[in-house]
Order: sequence, then structure tokens, then C-alpha cells
Amino acid sequence: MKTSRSKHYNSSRSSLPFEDGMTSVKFHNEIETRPERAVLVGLITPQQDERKTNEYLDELEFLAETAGAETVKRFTQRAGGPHSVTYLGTGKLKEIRQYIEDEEDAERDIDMVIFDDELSAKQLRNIEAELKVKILDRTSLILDIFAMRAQTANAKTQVELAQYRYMLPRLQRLWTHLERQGGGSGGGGGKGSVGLRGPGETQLEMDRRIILNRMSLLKQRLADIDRQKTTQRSNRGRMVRVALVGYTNVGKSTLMNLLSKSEVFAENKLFATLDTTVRKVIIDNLPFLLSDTVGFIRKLPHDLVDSFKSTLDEVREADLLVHVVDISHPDFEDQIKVVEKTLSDLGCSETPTMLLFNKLDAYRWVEKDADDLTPATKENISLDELMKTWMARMNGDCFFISATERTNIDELKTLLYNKVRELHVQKYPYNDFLFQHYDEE
Ligand SMILES: Nc1nc2c(ncn2[C@@H]2O[C@H](COP(=O)(O)OP(=O)(O)OP(=O)(O)O)[C@@H](O)[C@H]2O)c(=O)[nH]1
Ligand SMILES: [Mg+2]
Repeated sequence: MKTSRSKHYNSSRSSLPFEDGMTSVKFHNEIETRPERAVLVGLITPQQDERKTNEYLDELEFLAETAGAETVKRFTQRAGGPHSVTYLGTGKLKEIRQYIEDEEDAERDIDMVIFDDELSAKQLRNIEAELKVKILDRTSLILDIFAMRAQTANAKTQVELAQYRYMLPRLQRLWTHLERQGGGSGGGGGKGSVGLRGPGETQLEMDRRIILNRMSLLKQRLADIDRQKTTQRSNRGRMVRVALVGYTNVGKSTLMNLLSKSEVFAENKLFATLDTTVRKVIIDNLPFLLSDTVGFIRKLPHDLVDSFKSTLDEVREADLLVHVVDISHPDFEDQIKVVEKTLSDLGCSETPTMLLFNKLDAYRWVEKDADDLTPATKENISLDELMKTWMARMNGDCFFISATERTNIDELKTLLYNKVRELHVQKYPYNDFLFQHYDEE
């Protein structure tokens, strides 16, 4: 007996949430407690080879897991690029539908299909019609995790604004087809419009207006928060500001806890940190401000970065950026590039930056046999070689530590001391530096 697929068919756009802390996607089914089962989909294109696509899907799986979903299958397709109407070719879409039906027959329902790229309203609508399960893309998944993680009023407001930004264009397109079915054209009264104005259109106008009002309220709220924060920042006294930045899950918060007396939340999940934490840190007689910020990720939607402007102010106004890298991650070089790109989008390319390679303890490499003549790949690079390469490339502006094993932490403190001291003297030449005895509070 086939179970009803419509049971799980729950369009994320069928009802509009207007309350604080809304989520466009609900992962936790109230009736069932089992984790939701997800299928992942990615494209292999001329710009993104198979290895890269698999790495992206690994990350997407980690994102899904963070959100509370279990990945049961991946589908990939080779294509010149995403299909404008269905993202995938129709054959592949049918294959996925068949898989979902077979799983249902075996009583292993699939709850959602997650696409690695942002889907347009048109693609979403068509895919949903074909697969009849919940469809997510990388952006809506990230937004969902952000909604789950947001703690402060600031973060909640920022996430909600980003969710509406994501939703608005999709909402519009969703209703367009209803409009056509109804034959009405709303504003101008096209042929046969009297009495035929579709309810969809009226609803769309209403929904749009409510969302736009809500968005301007949220923007207003953010502006108020911004003003408060600016005042707080200007009251902080004359201290150099250092920001920990980097890809998500590289160990920024762990390091923050190690260097300051804070106990910020750190765990092996993506986006553990959403709200910026700032702490005064004193090394020897030199106080400075250290901040821990939200991690970056590949394909981070621009709207999201935009919505998080006030959280990222701490990064934008920092005197020194400590770019933390997880050296044990197979894609760490790619992650460095993503972070550098995001920083330059934020207008921080001129800020003095140092690279801090973390998780030294977890670095693994495969030694090649002496008689193995195949060219060495990145898996064959020893830690020593890697360190030398990076130190040469960065002109010495990089450092290697393990935050959990506390390797090189004292050396890191000395390095930070020297860098901060240099910046302090530049920034506050007439300041009462150095403090003879700086009392820790
Ligand atoms: N093996 C190893 N694991 C580490 C090290 N430093 C941090 N971790 C682990 O990496 C995971 C992520 O650490 P966090 O400090 O939360 O990372 P983050 O950069 O703040 O992550 P987000 O806030 O999610 O962006 C945790 O499970 C840490 O225990 C390290 O030096 N070695
Ligand atoms: Mg963190």
C-alpha cells in the first residue's frame, strides 16, 4: 500500500509567517520524532568538476545535519549549467521522483530534496510540482539554521529580514501563474477582468504589502540597534580592535574562549556563532578588544551578508583581522578564498590581516612510497612542507596552532602582543601606553 505523499507536502510558501522568529522551513515534525530524511542534489558543470561538486555536497550534508535532517541519498547531474525552468534535466527529475516513490513504497518516506544552489521561483515551483515533497535550496537551509541559532534581538531581526528578502521575489512569481489562470490583470482591467480578478492576485498584493511593511519595520529596528551599538563602540575607550574571522567551524569561538575569559558557545556544527561577542583581553600590560563573529560559507547569499551588516560592523571596524583557518579540512585553501572574497565585499581588503592555521593536531597526510612516481597531490603534502609554503606566501604573516591541544598558544599571545602594540602606537600616539600595571577586572 502506498503511503500518501501529500502527507509531507508542505509548501514553505503556502502560509506566511508574520511573527517574530518565524521560519520559512520547519524541520521538526511535531508528530514524528525521527530526523527528517533528505535527498541532496548538485550539478557537475564545466566550472564545477565532480570532485568540487562532491565537496559542496559534503558541506550541504553537514548543513542539513546541523538543521536536523539526515541525508539518505545524493543525485548529481552533468550539465552545461542549471536548467532555467527545472534546474535539472527532466530525465534526472523523473529519476529522483522514482526514487522518492520507491522509498515511500518501502515505508521510508523522503521529507525533502535539497538543491546545492539557490533556486529561482520558477525552478522551485516546477520542481515542487514534479517531486511533491518539500524543496529547499542552500540559501533557505542556511536561513533556517540562522533562525535556529539566533539568540539576541539583533540577530533575530537580521535573520527575519533576510528571510523576507529571500521570500519576496519567490512569492511574487508563485502568484503570477494564478493571475494568468484567473484571467485578471488587477490594476488595468485587461479583457474579461471584471469578476475574473483572481483571488490569487489580491492575496499576492496583500501578502506583498504586509511583507514590505514588516521589512521596513525590521529595517527601522535594525537602524535603532545600530545607533545603540555605535554609541557602545565609541564608549569603549582607546583600545585596538582585533576580530577573529574565518570560515564556519574552524575554531574561532574555541580560540576566543582560550584567549579571553569568555565562555562563548563552540561546537562541531555549522554556524554555532551568530552574534558577535566582544571581550577585553589583556596580554602582559596591553589591553585590546577581541571579537568573535559569525563564520562565512561558500555561496553565502549576498542578501544575507547585507542583512548581517550590523553584526559585521565589528569586522569592518577592526584594526587587525585574525583569519582563522582549519588546516585539517580538505578544502581549506578554497575556504581561505571564500573568506577573502567575503572580506573584500565587506570593504575590509585593506585591513591588516594575519592567517592563523588552527587544528594542527588533526592534519593528516599520506606519505608517498619512494618508488611511487605518480605526481604528488595535495593529500601527499607533509605539514612541514605546507607550513613552509604558506609562510613564504604570507611573508611570515601566518601562524600555526591547535586551540584544543593548546599548541603554540603562548607563542600566539606574544605574536598578538607585538602586532597589537605596533597598531596601538600608530593609532594612539599620545595615549598612556604602556600601562605599568594593568589591573584585570
Ligand atoms: N581537532 C581540533 N578541533 C578543534 C580545534 N579547535 C576547535 N576545534 C573544534 O572545532 C569545532 C568548531 O569549533 P568552534 O570554535 O565552534 O568554531 P567556530 O569557528 O567558532 O564555528 P562557527 O561559530 O560555527 O562559525 C568544535 O568541535 C571544536 O572543538 C583544534 O585545534 N583541533
Ligand atoms: Mg563560533
